[in-house]
Amino acid sequence: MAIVKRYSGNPILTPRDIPYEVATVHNAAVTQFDGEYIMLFRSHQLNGRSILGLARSADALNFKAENHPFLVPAKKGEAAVYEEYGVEDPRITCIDNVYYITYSAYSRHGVRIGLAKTTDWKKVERISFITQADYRNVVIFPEMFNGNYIRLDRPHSEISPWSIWISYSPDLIHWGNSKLIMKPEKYHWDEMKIGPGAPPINTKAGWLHIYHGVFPTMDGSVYRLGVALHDLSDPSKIIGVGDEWILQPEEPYERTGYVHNVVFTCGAIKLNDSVVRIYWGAADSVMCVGDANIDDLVDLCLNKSRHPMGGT
Ligand code: BMA
Repeated sequence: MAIVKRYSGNPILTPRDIPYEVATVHNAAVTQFDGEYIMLFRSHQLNGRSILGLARSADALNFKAENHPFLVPAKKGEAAVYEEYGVEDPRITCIDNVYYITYSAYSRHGVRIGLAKTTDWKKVERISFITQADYRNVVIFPEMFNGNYIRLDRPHSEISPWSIWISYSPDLIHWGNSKLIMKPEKYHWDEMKIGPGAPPINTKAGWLHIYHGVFPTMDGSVYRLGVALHDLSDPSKIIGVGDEWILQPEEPYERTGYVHNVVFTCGAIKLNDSVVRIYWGAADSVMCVGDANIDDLVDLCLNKSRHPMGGT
């Protein structure tokens, strides 16, 4: 039995649904605002560089894109320097009614993470860049812990496989006390690299973190999703990591597209105490959605687990 049940109407958003010209619609963050669902999606433009667009939905399944992009590379100031090659893969975290957006900012200087905020999903304000190069996949927890914000991040690494770290901040801008908490496992579906996916979801058993893992093959890399469970009061403690993936490219729109064999998440929503709705970009081309039972994900982390640091 598939642990993530795909929605029968997949894909739910494609380039044809976007009122301006784009080549792809993928890797979207999703949140709830004012009685509706907001999807902030990445699109390649026809020059191969990415922008972020916004779509709205009443039911978390049928999304309608706005007429204009939401966040495009800045034209002036410091942001223009670091967003020259595009903005990608957003994540959204809501804390005290402020929606914080982390996104990858690409430029000739590498990739770093930008932090922006909005309170109305009409205006967006850049706050700061919160990493140097080369970082991707920064997800912020939706609450504070003893006066600190906490994020999971993924620095670039060539010495050891790309891994997941945790960092702390009193103000969302200055981050430190970084610590490695989770590594790929050798000869395993995530052996090449792992990265934070959706901002963690609060459950009775712990914080559920849906992440991506990559396996190299003769036919290129395969991107899949997995799940880890973090301690509720100290997320640096990982209670368990599911040994098996929870989603892999299987449907035609996941297996072929702009980049083949990719499922990649930037957002999930807790629909109620028992169901989490996961959104994923398929083949870097279209957006898809599916539901999983929280108990099944927790059970995988607790009862079919592998060591968080690999090497079992
Ligand atoms: C990663 C990122 C993602 C992308 C994935 C598959 O390195 O660039 O944005 O979805 O590759 O192409």
